[in-house]
Amino acid sequence: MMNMNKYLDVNPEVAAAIAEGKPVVALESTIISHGMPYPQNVETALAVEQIIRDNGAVPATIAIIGGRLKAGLTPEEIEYFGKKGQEIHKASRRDLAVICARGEDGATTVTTTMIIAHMAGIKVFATGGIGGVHRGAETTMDISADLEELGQTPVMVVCAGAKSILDLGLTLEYLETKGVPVIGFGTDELPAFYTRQSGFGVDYKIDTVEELAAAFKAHNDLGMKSGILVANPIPEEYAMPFDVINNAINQAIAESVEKGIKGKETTPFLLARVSELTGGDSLASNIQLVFNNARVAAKTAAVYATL
Ligand code: PSU
Ligand code: MN
Repeated sequence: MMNMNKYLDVNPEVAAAIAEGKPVVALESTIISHGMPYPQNVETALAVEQIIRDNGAVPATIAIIGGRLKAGLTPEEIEYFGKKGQEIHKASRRDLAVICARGEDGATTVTTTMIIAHMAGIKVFATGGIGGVHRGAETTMDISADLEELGQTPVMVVCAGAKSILDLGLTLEYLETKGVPVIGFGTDELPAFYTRQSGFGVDYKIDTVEELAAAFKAHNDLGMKSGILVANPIPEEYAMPFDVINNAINQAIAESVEKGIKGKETTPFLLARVSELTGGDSLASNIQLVFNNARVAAKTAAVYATL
């Protein structure tokens, strides 16, 4: 099964863990290049890998380097991605063919990280926030490819919900249509990334990693082709005041409309503006919620490996 694709390179430690049925957790690279500023992006990416190890799993940060799909990066490669930042092509599903054919670099989004993780045989993936249905999508049709991927690739994605730069209600509707279970970890509300609450309910509240792993096992045994989305709320002490974050989001969206920002630039623009408008506070929250998701993903992968 593993390493079948001619464009795929699985890092030896990751390959050994997969072959032995040991837990592995995938991590994305767009969060490094486009989601956070340097050098915090690199520090966070390396710290997340350590957290995965401390919780019993092997980390596999995923990216495209010189046209090779990489499952597992070296610290030097992580540094390279962090330093190059937004200069690196943000690679979604539609970009893979040309990037591979040209031998270019690509930062993997939730979508492409799921694709490559699945190719390599990695089942669990931890990130910060997923893309979704943008506000105003009824006219712009801006719906993240992440939702389509969740509908067709059987990987468990552990996130902190989605930012309210998106229309969270429509995002949940879309996931329902695609048959993606949306599970709140210890909550019956979809967290909104910086805040623990959003006002939107999830399908299921699950309180333990054992039950998460059991649900994912049943999902796979049933032959479900979709992913599972686990929404893990930011720890209370790092959550941001609702008004502070929402004012920043509303201002960032207004500016993006004024500037005519479109397509794949929209999400990075909004993320960067929200982060600037809220200063270091939102970055600190962002880092902590990623750590929290890495812990849950690693523990769940460790239990899953025993089932
Ligand atoms: N949302 C975040 N942080 C991120 C992203 C989204 O809060 O870093 C990144 C992820 O890589 C996600 C991608 O997969 O943006 C979605 O981009 P788009 O909306 O263009 O599909
Ligand atoms: Mn989009």
